[in-house]
Amino acid sequence: MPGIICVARFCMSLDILLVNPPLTLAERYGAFASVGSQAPPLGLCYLAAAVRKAGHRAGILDAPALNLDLPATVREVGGTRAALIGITATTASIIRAAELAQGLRAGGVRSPIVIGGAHVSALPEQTLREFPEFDLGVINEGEHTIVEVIEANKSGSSYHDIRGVVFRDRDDITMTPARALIENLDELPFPAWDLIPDLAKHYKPAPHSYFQLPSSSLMTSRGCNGTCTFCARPFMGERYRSNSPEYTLAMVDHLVRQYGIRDIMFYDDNFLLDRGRVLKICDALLSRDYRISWSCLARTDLTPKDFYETIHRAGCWQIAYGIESGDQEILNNMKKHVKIDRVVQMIQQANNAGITTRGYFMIGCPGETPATIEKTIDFMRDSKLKEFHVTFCTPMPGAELFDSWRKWGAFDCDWRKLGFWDPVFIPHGMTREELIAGHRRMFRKFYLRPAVIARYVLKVIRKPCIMLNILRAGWDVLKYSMTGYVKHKLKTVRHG
Ligand code: B12
Repeated sequence: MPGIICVARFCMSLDILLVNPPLTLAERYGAFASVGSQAPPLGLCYLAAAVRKAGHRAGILDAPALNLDLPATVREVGGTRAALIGITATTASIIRAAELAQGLRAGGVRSPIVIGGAHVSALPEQTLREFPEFDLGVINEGEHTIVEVIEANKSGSSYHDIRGVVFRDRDDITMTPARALIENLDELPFPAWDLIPDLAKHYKPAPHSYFQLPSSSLMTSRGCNGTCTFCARPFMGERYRSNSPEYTLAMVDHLVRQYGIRDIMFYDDNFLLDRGRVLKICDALLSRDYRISWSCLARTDLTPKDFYETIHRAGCWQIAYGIESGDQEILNNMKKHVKIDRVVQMIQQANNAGITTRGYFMIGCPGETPATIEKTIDFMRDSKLKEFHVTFCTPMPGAELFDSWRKWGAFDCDWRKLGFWDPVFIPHGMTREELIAGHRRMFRKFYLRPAVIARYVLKVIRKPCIMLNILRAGWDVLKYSMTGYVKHKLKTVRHG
């Protein structure tokens, strides 16, 4: 019973309760809900750890991990009587965060409600205007800011002197000057994993994203100096900052020894950017008395051959690359600064080193046409990628495309739909139906190939424990990608 878990955990009075609002896997992953991931809320864990280090009491309620729906979450949060309630939200979850706040107010909760995360960071004043239930918003990184908010709340002083917040000030909304980014990420305490439900039991990675279980995620850097127009990048800063190899290794040790984790997904925007740092991490991993597998996200920059071989030896089994499109002009339109022919070379280098290559693509990008969709399909089939994923290009608040979409197409800006599973952005000259058909076709063309199916069969033979997950994923892909296709084929046959 989630209720019992929560009441036991929050029996002391809290200075802040940090909440991940309920959002079902179906709301997050659409047709692929059964294979969606349930990741630990690292942002909330970092915040709670910083609050604790400053001598205050923090709790975390991760509603999705505990399978709580909205009424149950309202009850749990209300029952804690925390002095402050902090809710995290991306754009896709901002409405649910507001519904949670409304439910709390309706239930008589009077504690100030603080909203943080990507959405309010991108649209601070608009968020407070649109959702009157939020009293204060924390913009961008929150570790230092939230401690000052707690202290102001305790002492009854004003929020005016706190950098990086937006708040209700009588009838107006006030935004304070921006807070400087945290220069030394090693000064942050490790995420408070002890405040969330058991890592191995309550969280599950997507079937494609782990080599062995239990698996968990880490972020060891913040900020990105890329210019991709679809990415909400400025909120973690445009300058890359990273944890030292020593700090990173200590976090890995902690996850392995304390939580029995055997596989790590590095969620850094570009884990491989600083090769010197990565090589030091690999050296240390090779000298450990345990072996873990790990995977990461990376940009498609060319890398020396022996680099891939070294990271593979140190446990790297998969790299997920943000490729987006097989058409050079589209990559240029999105300011990706990548040459498509180099991407092919890089995929081959990683494949040759024995690393599984996964490509993330988007359909409906600025400048997309039926012809560029075909080009992307040809690219992903010819490029020797081992795994593939495609979502709908979506102008997210905080991304350049959110301001420039009119130049490229039409946009149905409904917060609930901005989860990358709805074609809300339709490039000029295309239709919603064409995008959906193209999306289904891409999955079909990649996965329903004898060589790919044979690879999955081999995978299952080698590791029977993943069979159920692979079957579920396979069924979802089959169902989704064939919808409409069989009907269309029959019609074509009938009409000669
Ligand atoms: C890992 C990740 C995921 C994971 C796990 C998320 C999780 N459970 O934490 C998965 C794969 C599930 C995921 C899913 C999605 N994600 Co995502 N994700 C990320 C990624 C790469 C890292 C997030 C992270 O862990 N950061 C590390 C921690 C320390 O940072 P943080 O969570 O942002 O928290 C800090 C601050 O934001 C702030 N803060 C956050 N919450 C709160 C709350 C309070 C009260 C306070 C005071 C402060 C505060 O303080 C924290 C500490 O500094 C970011 C990109 C990035 N580089 O940040 C994208 C990112 C957050 N995701 C994004 C998107 C779009 C999505 C999806 C909608 C779609 C998709 N296809 O990925 C879904 C929806 C998820 C949802 N529930 O709403 C966008 C959000 C843009 C926007 N305007 O909303 C980002 C920014 C990517 C991008 N650059 O465009 N995501």
